[in-house]
Amino acid sequence: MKLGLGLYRHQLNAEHYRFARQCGCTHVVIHLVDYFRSSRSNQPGDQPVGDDSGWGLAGDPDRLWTAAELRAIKAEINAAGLELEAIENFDPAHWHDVLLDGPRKAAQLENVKTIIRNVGEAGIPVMGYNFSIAGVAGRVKGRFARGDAEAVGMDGPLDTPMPNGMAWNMVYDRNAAPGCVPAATPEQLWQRLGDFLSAVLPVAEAAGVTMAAHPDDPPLPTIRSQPRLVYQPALYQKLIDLRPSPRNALEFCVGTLAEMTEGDIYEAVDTYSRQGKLAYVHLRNVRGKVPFYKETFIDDGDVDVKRVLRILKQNHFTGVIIPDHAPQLSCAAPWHAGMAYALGYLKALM
Ligand SMILES: [Mn+2]
Repeated sequence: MKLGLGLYRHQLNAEHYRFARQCGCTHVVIHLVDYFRSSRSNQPGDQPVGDDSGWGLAGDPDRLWTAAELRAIKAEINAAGLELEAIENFDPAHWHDVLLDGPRKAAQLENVKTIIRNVGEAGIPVMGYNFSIAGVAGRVKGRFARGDAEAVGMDGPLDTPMPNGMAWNMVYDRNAAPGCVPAATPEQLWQRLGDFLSAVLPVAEAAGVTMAAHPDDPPLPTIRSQPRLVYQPALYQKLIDLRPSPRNALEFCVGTLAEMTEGDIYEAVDTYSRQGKLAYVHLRNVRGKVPFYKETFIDDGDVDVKRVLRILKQNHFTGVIIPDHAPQLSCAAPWHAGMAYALGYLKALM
């Protein structure tokens, strides 16, 4: 097992790479989507949250991430003494109609294939994605964690419909016609995932890139009146079996799985790690289940993190583990201190 740190787009610089090294990380996972662009309610400094208007404006639909820019980022990370394990998430600007089954779907499936080829060409082994219409929406921030530390959680469901021009909790078209995105059925959503995997898996296999699926965060059957894909642990198996391939794998999020109403977190860790399906792991702790749960310090929630690591070790998991989120510590550098605390705890357990 290897220790890693997840970095947002605005954190991709030498200072944050040094910080990762100083915390004992050997790997990083990076976000290239700017979740904080033109948003009133979603501010950098912590994980993205935001209100009904979402995380802000998606990227440039005509600018795909090139192999050259990916190679340059990787070189900088390597120069800092770290490995670049994965890119986390596609930009809604590049694939909204793949999620929505919209008019640009065919062209956007080509976008996604091009990006995967570029990721492979740059020598990055994993591409994480979250196949979700509404995305990570409906969470709130508050002093929920130990010692009144600021953390994220859910305080009841969110089913106000999503406005046109929005996908994956970001705005891809500011000039969209008024009105709301019609609700898909769960069958339609799984059909869309099948179309996506059929298109990208052959490319991923050729490019040597593992596709890693994050479950729905928060894991409710619907958010903003749109169905969700993986909101119970067993649905991960449905995703794997939908298109069997060594490149069809999981961005295995322990916190999200623990928030689900069914199943047992240790059983889920065992089931999927035994199959060798964990591309990489998000490891954090949580108290409660959807739609009322709160993220906690890593040593302080419902999950016995030591037991999780023990199961991973028994099943010979050798991949990267990152704390995907952490409560903010009360000090001059709340995000850094929160991450350092989680990383130190994980490193000691490892
Ligand atoms: Mn996660």
